[in-house]
Amino acid sequence: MEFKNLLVATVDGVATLTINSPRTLNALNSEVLGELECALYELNLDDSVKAVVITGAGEKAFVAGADIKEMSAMTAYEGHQFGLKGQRVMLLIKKMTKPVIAAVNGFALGGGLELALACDFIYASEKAKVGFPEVTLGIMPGFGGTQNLARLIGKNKANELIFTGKMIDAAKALAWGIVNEVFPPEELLPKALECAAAMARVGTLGVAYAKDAIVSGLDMTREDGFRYEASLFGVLFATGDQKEGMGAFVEKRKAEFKGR
Ligand code: CO8
Repeated sequence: MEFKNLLVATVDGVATLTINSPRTLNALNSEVLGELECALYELNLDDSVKAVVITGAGEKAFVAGADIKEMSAMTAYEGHQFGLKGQRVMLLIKKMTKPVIAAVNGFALGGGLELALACDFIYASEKAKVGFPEVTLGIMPGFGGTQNLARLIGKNKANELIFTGKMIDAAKALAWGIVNEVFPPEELLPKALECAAAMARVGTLGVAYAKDAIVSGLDMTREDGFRYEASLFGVLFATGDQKEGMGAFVEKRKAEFKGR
């Protein structure tokens, strides 16, 4: 499928999804959010895609936020609908059965940081700057940022970032645990693709079920999470991937996973 604001390319099981409106620093308007929902839905259904990297076009930004010009004229009803539309994209990423890396190449602000936080983890360029400037606009994060950031780095650091609206650089984002690793700008995408390829090579069902256990478990008590993990673990023993992975180890050969 062709998109106006996105580039999607798949090589060896790894899809790169680039938000491609660099003139507005890849800001998320209703059209971009609609396209993101379609593209992610398709990538999730495509068995040839084993892992996804999301990044932004241009040198300056991953995504500089939701589109302020579009939001400035919204009614309360439209604001609510816009928030729900963005949240659908973020929840879709969490429910995808494949791992999704955010490669944050520049500004990731507001809805842009929310998009990155919805991904399974974040790699960042040394030039990255992240923050939640919403309060400086008289609003608050609305695409899941209050929930995802507080769960990721704890309430106090999340409070500081969200209540001040300040931006922090890549080094601080690394120290605070928002991003997993920081790279020189030219190395960011190759490193993200290399990591995605490593995840694409292993048993995709194992990755999919582990993602489900982690994402779902974060909203459960520890005991329920343990119980859910055990159920998924058991189900894997009914799959070809488990037979192949363990069989290959015993027979001292390379496993050929089929994802079923
Ligand atoms: N929305 C719309 N346009 C934007 C945005 C944005 N978020 N960010 C940048 N742009 C546009 C600029 O308007 C400018 O366009 P033009 O040339 O037509 O004026 C172009 O991109 C380039 O931007 P700048 O000239 O400003 O570039 P600078 O390098 O000077 O500054 C900054 C870069 C610091 C990133 C600056 O552009 C900026 O502060 N942008 C806004 C950042 C921001 O506040 N983001 C949060 C938005 S609110 C949000 O994301 C809410 C999410 C939840 C919504 C839930 C709804 C219910």
